[in-house]
Amino acid sequence: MNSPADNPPPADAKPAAASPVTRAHADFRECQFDSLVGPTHNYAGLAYGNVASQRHRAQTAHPRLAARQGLDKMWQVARMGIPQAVLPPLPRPRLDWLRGLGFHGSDATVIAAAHATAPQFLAAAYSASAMWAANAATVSPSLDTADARVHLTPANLASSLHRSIEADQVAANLRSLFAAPDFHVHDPLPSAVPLTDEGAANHTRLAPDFHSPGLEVFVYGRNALDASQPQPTKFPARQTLQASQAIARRHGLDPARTFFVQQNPAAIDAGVFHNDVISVGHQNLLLVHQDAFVDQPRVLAELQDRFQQLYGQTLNVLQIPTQALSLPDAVASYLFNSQILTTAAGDHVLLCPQDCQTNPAAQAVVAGLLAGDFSRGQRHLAAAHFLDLRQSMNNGGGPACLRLRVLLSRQQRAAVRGRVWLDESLYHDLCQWVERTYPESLTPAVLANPQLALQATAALDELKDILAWPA
Ligand code: SUG
Repeated sequence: MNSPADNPPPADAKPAAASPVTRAHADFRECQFDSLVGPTHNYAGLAYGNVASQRHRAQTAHPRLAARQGLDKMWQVARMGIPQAVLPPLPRPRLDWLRGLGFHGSDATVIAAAHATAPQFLAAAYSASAMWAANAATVSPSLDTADARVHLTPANLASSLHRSIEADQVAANLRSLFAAPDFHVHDPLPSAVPLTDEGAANHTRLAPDFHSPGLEVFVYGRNALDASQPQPTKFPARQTLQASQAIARRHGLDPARTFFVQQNPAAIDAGVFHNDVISVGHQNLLLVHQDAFVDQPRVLAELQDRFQQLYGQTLNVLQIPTQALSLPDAVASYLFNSQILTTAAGDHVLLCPQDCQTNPAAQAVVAGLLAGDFSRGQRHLAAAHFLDLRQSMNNGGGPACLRLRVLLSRQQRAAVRGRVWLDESLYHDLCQWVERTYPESLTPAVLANPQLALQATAALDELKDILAWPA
């Protein structure tokens, strides 16, 4: 494990134990890190418990369009004055992994043999599922951690085969970007059934502003060491309490500011495979469905009390009742997977999937949120913007799934390596790259064609130059 002594800060860095006053002047901003959708984006129906992935199985995907939809979201965020960065797709197909499973010979032979005898493994090796950056890692900003570094734990994603093969590559990428002494990128948790971890999709941070230490709220699906606790009966609970606790320990979080909350098993069985499908927190706002958590009235009261004690301010809980939005409508519309962002002008805005316009119940809830209907007439959201993310949504990934939030000071932002901050020129270069190198359409049957592997590898080789990827 790194320690400040092993890895001294740069000469111009502030001391690790900066006083609250020094920290307050460090210009912390919430940065959005979105993964680019990879060139092998397809619908293989790999995610059990994710109803969209099941429903769109074997349909034709459009990788070029998918990548453009993701890029257009990033550019919209960047144009709001919010720091927006890009993470690269992971190299796919993962032939080294297939070789580890006993397939051998040339690349074409490995692909042909996997296609003939284990097509699900071939589909897993090709999956572009790393596009959902909310599952890349859990992040605790330096304001919250004992050693005043930013801590990142890449998710082991051990609940599903196709996602478990992201962890080591994501860890390597995060180590390349966050190599400075300001950061501590941990190993993923061990890949064991009691320690399954899905990253920031099950983690929310609440604070009155970007400069205060926050409350870190970990939402888990099951207690892996106590079978008497409630559990879903139909679909898997992907995050364990033990994984969340281990992350809080290794990040050096203050127990008085750390909460462990259990997801409602009925919500998981209705298709809420991650907590970010049913709640989203941002600064002093918590938008949450009535059926999100076990013992929800107690949980919300505790969060509100602690927030009031620590900050002398109200935590604004926008709780959406089941009669306004049923669980199936929450899952169909992905309303709670909207991003809440603070604009440069200081307003809170909602970035929603277009499905919130087409689903009548969700549309009414968004209108109600803007009117202050769920907060006794107080308006906490200034505007809602609707995005076409259909390609990602078909696999169960909305706006918030596509981004990892990383709260960084000015100095920490400057320490991120590579050309990853999205500006007009990078947006332009990435759009051209996608146009030039991505397949227009893809069905799972095409995964058997070794040409696709060559095309995907060539695309990622070019990207390294565009992003000035740190070796
Ligand atoms: O893990 N879908 C992803 C969607 C993840 C969404 N992320 C958040 N909620 N943060 C999943 O279920 C589908 C892949 C396929 O079916 O081919 C998939 O993995």
